[in-house]
Amino acid sequence: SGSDTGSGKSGGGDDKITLGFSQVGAESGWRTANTKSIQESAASSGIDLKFSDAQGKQENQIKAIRNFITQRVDVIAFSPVVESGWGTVLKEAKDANIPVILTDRAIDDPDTSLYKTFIGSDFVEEGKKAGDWLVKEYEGKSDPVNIVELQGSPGAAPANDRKSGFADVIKADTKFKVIASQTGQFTRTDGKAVMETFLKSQPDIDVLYAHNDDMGLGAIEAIEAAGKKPGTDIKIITVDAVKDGMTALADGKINFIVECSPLLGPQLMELVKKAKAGESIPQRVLTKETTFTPEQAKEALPSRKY
Ligand code: GYE
Repeated sequence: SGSDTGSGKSGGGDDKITLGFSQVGAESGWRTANTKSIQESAASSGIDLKFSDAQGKQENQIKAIRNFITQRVDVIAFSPVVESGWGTVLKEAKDANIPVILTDRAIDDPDTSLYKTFIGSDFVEEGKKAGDWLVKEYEGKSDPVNIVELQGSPGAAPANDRKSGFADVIKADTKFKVIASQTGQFTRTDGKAVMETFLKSQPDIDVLYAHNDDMGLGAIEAIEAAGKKPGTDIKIITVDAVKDGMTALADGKINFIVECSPLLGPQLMELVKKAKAGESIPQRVLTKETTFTPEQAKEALPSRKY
């Protein structure tokens, strides 16, 4: 053990790179597209992918990472379910000399030597873009704007950051009031259920800010069931821009979507090859993203891949 001859690995002794990847789960359309992107680009790059689904649980991810270490994969990549609590297991990977790549989501550990790089979006920036749209939309008006917020899964980087980026922008004007904010777990089911309770307890909701499309789509069902018109009676901002979200945007049921790209596979495989070869790679690889209005959604939809 500890040798780098590749003995004991699958692939018949050739020098195929083995990548262990621990995914969050299958909570959203974004996640499904992300998994597909990773699986397809591993296959087309000739990388042997060991894929593990954590079903939303950090303990499952820690187990998967330990398995990857035992199997002596060449590189470990994972999308952390939550931000905190990774120090111990990542130290184990480091001691085993297996490079780690954070994919999609960051961790809050100040020791950046625990991973080679972090590839993904800037979620604070996404929250700010959502807030910027709202500020523009209500420019020149002074009446209070009552906002309800559906947060992503508790402790996840995109939930924490999309909340804080948005809050940072809207705090400049006291007319914006977040009157209720709760997790919808990034899922349609919870987005719908929590929106139902918001609608019952809050008689006057002007805006819904949902941390992803799926929760927004669930909320739309709740709003329609309550006899209100999504996009008109209640303005809706979401993040992701998956096909179902873009369709609702084009239909006027969502008013604005901040894009977050799940197509990280090709760039990830490039980083995996470099990490395996011991080449230097940047500490942070940012994804390029835009925003969409209903008109822009109509234009983009026909060529949208996910
Ligand atoms: O926005 C959400 C998914 O980590 C960026 O996770 C990702 C988020 C994405 O469940 O839909």
